[in-house]
Amino acid sequence: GDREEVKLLGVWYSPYAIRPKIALRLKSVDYDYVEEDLFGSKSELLLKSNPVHKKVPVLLHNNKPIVESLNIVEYIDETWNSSGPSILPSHPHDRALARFWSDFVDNKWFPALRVAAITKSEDAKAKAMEEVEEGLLQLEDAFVSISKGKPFFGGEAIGFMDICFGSLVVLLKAREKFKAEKLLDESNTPSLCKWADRFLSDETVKNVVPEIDKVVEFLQELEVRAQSAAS
Ligand code: GSH
Repeated sequence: GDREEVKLLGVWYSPYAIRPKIALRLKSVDYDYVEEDLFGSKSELLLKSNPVHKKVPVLLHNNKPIVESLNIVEYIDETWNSSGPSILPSHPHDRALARFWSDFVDNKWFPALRVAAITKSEDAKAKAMEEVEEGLLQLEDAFVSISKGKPFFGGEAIGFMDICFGSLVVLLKAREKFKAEKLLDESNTPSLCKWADRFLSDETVKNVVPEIDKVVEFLQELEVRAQSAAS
């Protein structure tokens, strides 16, 4: 048949870019990876492929761009449906749950963590951290109910919600180390703690996610940049 051309535009530290990397690996799809420079200038290909948001990741399949990380993961699941495990659950209700919780993670929980990380106001920070912690408790309950005693949100193997939330756990762990604060706490979220370790030590994941220490260094650099920009 036709030779498939698969290209991924990303940056190594982006949790969003980790998502298609995990999905492509699960499906054993070979691809070219292009590292963008978001601090310098974005490539023409990125600007042309994602003119609305101008963000990574972008997947180019036979030159046709697909954007938004979770949308890309779904596309990969549907396009390479016969190779590798299914990423979204097969039952419509399970699929709906996976989509609901991944939307919660991206549009409610992570934005709160972002506010907590960047706001200068102590009040706003405290309020955002409360939201982050409450969200983690809700995710703990979601995990217990969705995984039904199995190792992952996706059951026996990594699925859609594991990819969505797990990619952000890399950043969460780095932040814990950087700020010496505990976010995933054994006593409040015991199942999520175990899930996170299981996720990070999974063979597929280990091969595509950056080392936590490298992300910690990156967060330090970001802080230095932010401070020199502010002064
Ligand atoms: N909702 C998007 C997704 O899921 O793909 C978020 C992607 C995103 O925020 N990407 C960041 C980016 O490309 C890198 S972590 N930022 C460049 C910019 O904002 O100009």
